[in-house]
Amino acid sequence: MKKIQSTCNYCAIDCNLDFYVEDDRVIKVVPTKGYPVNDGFCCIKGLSLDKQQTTVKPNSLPKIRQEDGSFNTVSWEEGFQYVANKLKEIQEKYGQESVAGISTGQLTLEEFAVFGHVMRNFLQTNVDGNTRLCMATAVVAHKQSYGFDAPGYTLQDLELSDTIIFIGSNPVVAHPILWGRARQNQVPGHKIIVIDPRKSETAMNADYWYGLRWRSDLLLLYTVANQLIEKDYLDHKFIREHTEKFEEFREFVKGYTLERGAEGSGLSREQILELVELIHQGKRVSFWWTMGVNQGYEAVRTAQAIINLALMTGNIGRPGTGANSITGQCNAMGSRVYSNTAVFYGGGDFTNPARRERIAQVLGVDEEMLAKKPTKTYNQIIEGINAGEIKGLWILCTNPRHSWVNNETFASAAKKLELFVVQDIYDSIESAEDCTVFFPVVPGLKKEGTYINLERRLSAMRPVLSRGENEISDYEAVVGVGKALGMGDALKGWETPRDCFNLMRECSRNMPCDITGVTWEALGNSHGIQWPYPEGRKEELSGEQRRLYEDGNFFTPSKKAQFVFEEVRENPLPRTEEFPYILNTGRGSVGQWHTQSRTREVKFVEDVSVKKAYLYMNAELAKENDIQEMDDIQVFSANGQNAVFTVKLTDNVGYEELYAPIHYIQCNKLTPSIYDPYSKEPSYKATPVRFLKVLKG
Ligand SMILES: Nc1nc2c(c(=O)[nH]1)N[C@H]1C(S)=C(S)[C@@H](COP(=O)(O)OP(=O)(O)OC[C@H]3O[C@@H](n4cnc5c(=O)[nH]c(N)nc54)[C@H](O)[C@@H]3O)O[C@H]1N2
Ligand SMILES: Nc1nc2c(c(=O)[nH]1)N[C@H]1C(S)=C(S)[C@@H](COP(=O)(O)OP(=O)(O)OC[C@H]3O[C@@H](n4cnc5c(=O)[nH]c(N)nc54)[C@H](O)[C@@H]3O)O[C@H]1N2
Ligand code: SF4
Ligand SMILES: [Mo]
Repeated sequence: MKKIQSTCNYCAIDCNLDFYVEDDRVIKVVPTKGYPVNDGFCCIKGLSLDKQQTTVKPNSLPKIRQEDGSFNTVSWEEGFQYVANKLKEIQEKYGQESVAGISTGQLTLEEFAVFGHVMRNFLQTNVDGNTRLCMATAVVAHKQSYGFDAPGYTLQDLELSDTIIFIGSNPVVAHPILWGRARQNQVPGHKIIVIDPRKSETAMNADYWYGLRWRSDLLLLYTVANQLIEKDYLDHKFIREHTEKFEEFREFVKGYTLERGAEGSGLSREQILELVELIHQGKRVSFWWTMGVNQGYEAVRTAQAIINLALMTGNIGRPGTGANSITGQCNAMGSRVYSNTAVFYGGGDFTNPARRERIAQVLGVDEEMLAKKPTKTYNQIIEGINAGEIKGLWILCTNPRHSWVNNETFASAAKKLELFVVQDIYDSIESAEDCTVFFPVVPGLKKEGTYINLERRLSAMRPVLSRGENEISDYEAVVGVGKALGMGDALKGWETPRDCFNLMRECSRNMPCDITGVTWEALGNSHGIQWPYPEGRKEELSGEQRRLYEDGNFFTPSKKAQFVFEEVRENPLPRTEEFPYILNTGRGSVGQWHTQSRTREVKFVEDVSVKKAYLYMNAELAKENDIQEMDDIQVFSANGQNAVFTVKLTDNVGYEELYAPIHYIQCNKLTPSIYDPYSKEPSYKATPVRFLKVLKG
């Protein structure tokens, strides 16, 4: 029996797992003991990675749609040539930016890097990722506040903190290993605090729950900041030495009185004051935020309001502290710096002459070939298709027909495309329904590459099973199209994922995320390596838990962190008499992953999962509307759409709120096309709706 250590490719924890293999079959999966992230534990999704049919599906060839609507199976070479010809033909006919791609945070670093090379560099067009739906807000917040997209924490901070505050974050369901780490905290008297309008599974297990009104976080956080200032609960030394614009911030938050905060957030003054005291009393306060913050119409400023609290109280860069953004997908962190979409490989702007020169040199191409500007954003790509400006789309490892906000806009876009390539491990996903080309690729258990987890830790994916006839990886599919496009020498040095990794290492040299000291070989069977890890500093960086900002230096030109703030905005889509309730959305259960393409195949998850779209309703609201558990309701959204959901009753969502898990396509039929102005991340979590009971029979 062989033992192969690899990385779980679901969530951003990146647990390492030991796969025991005999005769090319996985006999057992054991979470890697001693691995600093998950040390011998993992969740049901990681444990069932081997239970997907796709892992043993042989003979996978591409399919091309014929005029009569049926599919023709072709060889890979024909598939590559067909896509390459179509991409060129469309560009010639409609212009360079008439083709686009949508990438992901769930592939290996090398896979989206090569996709970025083919699409963004060679074809000079746009590729955004599903990370736009997820982490874009944190990215912009970090860049503006810290000078680089660099979350500074290490997971051990959960064990060292005496005051852990989760904001819009439900790790009991979404990041169980992270929650486990918080539970391992041995600091006497430590407290766990949750800020979430819903009494989430995490809130139920916390010491304090602040059930604020939806989308009132920014108001609450400014109110808390103002109270901390009024009471002089500040770290003056840290503010003076390591931050800028505090005086302006002090003036600004004066308008956020306790009264105003209480009225807008729905919390009592006592509750707000209690929260202020908790922050003040903590010696090591850590703030952790996820999608309840990132997915909103003033999300970047909300994330920065959390950062501001950490800065003004000196809770950053020390063990057990930080304003810590929790990432979602297994390689969201990799896509942020290595996908060539919003920034160059290794970070830096596309217009920065020094970066252009360096990247061109590493890749051995002319500077002219490099992408010249950040990509068009996801919403611009979908809008561009619907406006008839974009005619070709290639998506990989994401299922936007289901997950995109206001998803009927994706359905209409898909029908307008002349070329729609879907590259996935399943041809049954909703997004493949209207595709013109389907590229079937192998899943994670059959490929190799590099992942970066939420605490900046690189880890290795290594092939656990061998490939069947015609089975190819995402990397090979992208290179195949690149060759068919005639990229020639521009693909020199990109032959294998290992080659690509070496290019990316070089691109990162002297950047904050420098990984020049990491080698492909050293990553295998390792404890992972956190960035930065520059060449020649092995001794100094030997620690297995490293955090950034310990010296109080940030990545801005002045090395000081910035207080960034702005008045709270009017909700662009407020409740009305017609739409008096708010639809909140998020993860449903530990076993279910997003659009369920993968977890649906895990029998013991599927057996206990609800098959139809459902939502949670407050029991009192249900009673008033004569609705019982498992009744169906038709929900009408302010976006003009409606859908049917089965009702589950609960006291954990407020009277005016409904909560729908995202694992059903109906959920995003109802979400509106509203985005944060800076990050363009969709506002997924607060849609005004009304409902009617569906009469039986
Ligand atoms: N089992 C499972 N785990 C997953 C995933 C999965 O699909 N399934 N997906 C992964 C991914 S990609 C991601 S991004 C993460 C997401 O991880 P989380 O962000 O933790 O999960 P969500 O359920 O989307 O949202 C978290 C909470 O935000 C709350 N919220 C809604 N509106 C507001 C508000 O106005 N203010 C505040 N403070 N809170 C609000 C919701 O009630 C919810 O409890 O999970 C990852 N882990
Ligand atoms: N209403 C609402 N909507 C949301 C959210 C929310 O909180 N509320 N959350 C948003 C967030 S945070 C996220 S991250 C998105 C996620 O949205 P998506 O990325 O669309 O969801 P997934 O189901 O993870 O899609 C991944 C796809 O990749 C395929 N796949 C798996 N492995 C491989 C592989 O190795 N290669 C290839 N090519 N394909 C593979 C899977 O079969 C699946 O089709 O959803 C967003 N949508
Ligand atoms: S889904 Fe996340 S927590 Fe679960 S095993 Fe995979 S990496 Fe670990
Ligand atoms: Mo996500």
